Amino acid sequence: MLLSKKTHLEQETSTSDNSRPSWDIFSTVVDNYGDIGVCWRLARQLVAEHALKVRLWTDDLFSFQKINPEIDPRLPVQVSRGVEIRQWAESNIAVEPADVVIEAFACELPAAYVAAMAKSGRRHAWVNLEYLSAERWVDSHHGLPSPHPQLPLIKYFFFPGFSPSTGGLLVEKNRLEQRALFQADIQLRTAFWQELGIPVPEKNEVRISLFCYSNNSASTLFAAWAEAANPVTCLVPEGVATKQISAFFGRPYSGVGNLFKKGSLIVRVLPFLEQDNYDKLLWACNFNFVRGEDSFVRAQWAARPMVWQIYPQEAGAHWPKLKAFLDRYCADLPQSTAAVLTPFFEACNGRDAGVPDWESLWRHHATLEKHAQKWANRLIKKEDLTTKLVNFCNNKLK
Ligand code: TRH
Repeated sequence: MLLSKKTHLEQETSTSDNSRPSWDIFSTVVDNYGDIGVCWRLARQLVAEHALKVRLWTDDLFSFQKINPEIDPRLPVQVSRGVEIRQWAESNIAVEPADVVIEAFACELPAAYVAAMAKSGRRHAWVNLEYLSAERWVDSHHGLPSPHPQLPLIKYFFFPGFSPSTGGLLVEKNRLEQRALFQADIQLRTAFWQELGIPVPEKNEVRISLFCYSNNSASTLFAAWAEAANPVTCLVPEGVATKQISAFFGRPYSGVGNLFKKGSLIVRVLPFLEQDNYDKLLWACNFNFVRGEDSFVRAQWAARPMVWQIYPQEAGAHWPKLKAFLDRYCADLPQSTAAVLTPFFEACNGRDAGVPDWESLWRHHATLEKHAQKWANRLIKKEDLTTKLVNFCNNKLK
């Protein structure tokens, strides 16, 4: 097994173009899947659209495997989708540093690797890829340098964001066209549901994906959906809202394949999907509840109404970030819709013991749907994060 993967690795990496800069992306899994999720999308796009040679280092291949089933967590080195995947371990790190070095989310590079960069005698573009924020201060912080206190190296801060003076958002070429095709084609959607082993939606059914942190608002939502006039199917990835599901339906939760019914509501527990299939799930649902960073961005590209649960931070540091996004997202919404959407977002984030009012929100569904499409079409006009990052790093290598 190990041998065959190595042969595959040698074949894939030997075809890369040596005149282009090489890239190392370092990612630690703090908790959850967002850090590796973002890095995996970035790495794939660098290879597929920019023909770059990319190594992706991660300290948690098990989490990675959840969103990319090709990963074998026992292998220190393997290749997936043209990206060389390396387990971030002491024994594995003695390599020639790449030309471009991405330290994702301030994960802190191994000291030996940094020393090797300083000694290499070559120029390196060293970038800290930051978390996404819609806040205004990001505009003036994007691209700032941070010279190393001892070594002749400079690290730069690269901030994803919503305005043109930031690093932009991750999105693959033609992604929106693929999405539009999928959403317009009943056969593609039917095949997708069949692949997941889920019946196609009934007439008038509302299909909702729910990816959230542990949260009491889920129980309120289940109660509202159980009482809804239309059938509601809620698709929940395994391990999410488990307590709320078993408490609301009054029976134990055992995982993937579980099906719970009450009134108009059916909850189905799905396995974690491969990342591109998760995107399709967002495209296929009428409404998406998302969280963190990467699913939040993907829900925007899905152009469907969505609610975001932000990653909670100490001392409420996440509230200004939530507000900053809502200010942008609601700017072009009719006042009456914004006045319902804002408290709904806040309640789903557990603010001030608020309760999400689904019935009121659903009355604005048509407006929210149009808005989601406009929002995605407006965002896509800006340059994508990967292209901006490639240009930024190429400039630093000159
Ligand atoms: O998992 P998250 O809560 O990740 C969070 C955030 O990134 C947060 O900012 C960070 O500080 C914290 O991790 C450590 O939510 P997020 O960002 O949406 O990442 C989930 C990833 O998992 C995303 O890439 C989509 C992917 N995914 C699948 O591929 N298949 C699935 O079935 C699901 C539910 C998710």
